[in-house]
Amino acid sequence: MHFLVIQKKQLTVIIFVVCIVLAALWLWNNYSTVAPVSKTTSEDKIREIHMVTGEFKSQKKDGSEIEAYRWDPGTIFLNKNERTRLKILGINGEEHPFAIEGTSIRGVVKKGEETVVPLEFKEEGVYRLICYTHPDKENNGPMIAYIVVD
Ligand SMILES: [Cu+2]
Repeated sequence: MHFLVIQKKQLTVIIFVVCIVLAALWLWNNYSTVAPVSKTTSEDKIREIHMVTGEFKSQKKDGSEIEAYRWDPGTIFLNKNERTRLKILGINGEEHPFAIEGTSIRGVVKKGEETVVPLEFKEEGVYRLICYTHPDKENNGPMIAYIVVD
C-alpha cells in the first residue's frame, strides 16, 4: 500500500508539471513578442527597380547644341525567373515609346508620369530596352538600357 501512495503522489506531480508546461506553451503562442509581426505574401517577393529618363546637353564651339536622352540607370541586373517591377519615371523629354528586344513588351514613358513594367525572364541574356524616338546618336540617343538576366 505504501508503494501505491507514492505512485499517486508522483502522478499528481506529473499532472501538475504537464499543466504548467501547457500553460507556458499557450502563453508563448498567444503573447510571444518573438513571433513575426508580418506575414510574407507573394506580393512582397516582387522586387522594384526604379529608373528615370534623363538628358545630357552640351554646346559646341560653334554655338550649336548637342544632346542625348538616356535611361538611368543604364544597366540593371535581374535573376532568371525573378519577378520584378521596373518603374520608369519620365523626367527629361516629352515622350519615350519603348520596346524590350526579344520580348513582346512595349510601352511609353511620358514626362511627369511613372510607367510600370512587370518583368520576369525565363532565359538568361542581355535584353535591350530601346526608346524608338532616340535609338541612336542621329536621333539624340542612344537611349538604350541593358537588362542583364543571369
Ligand atoms: Cu527617348
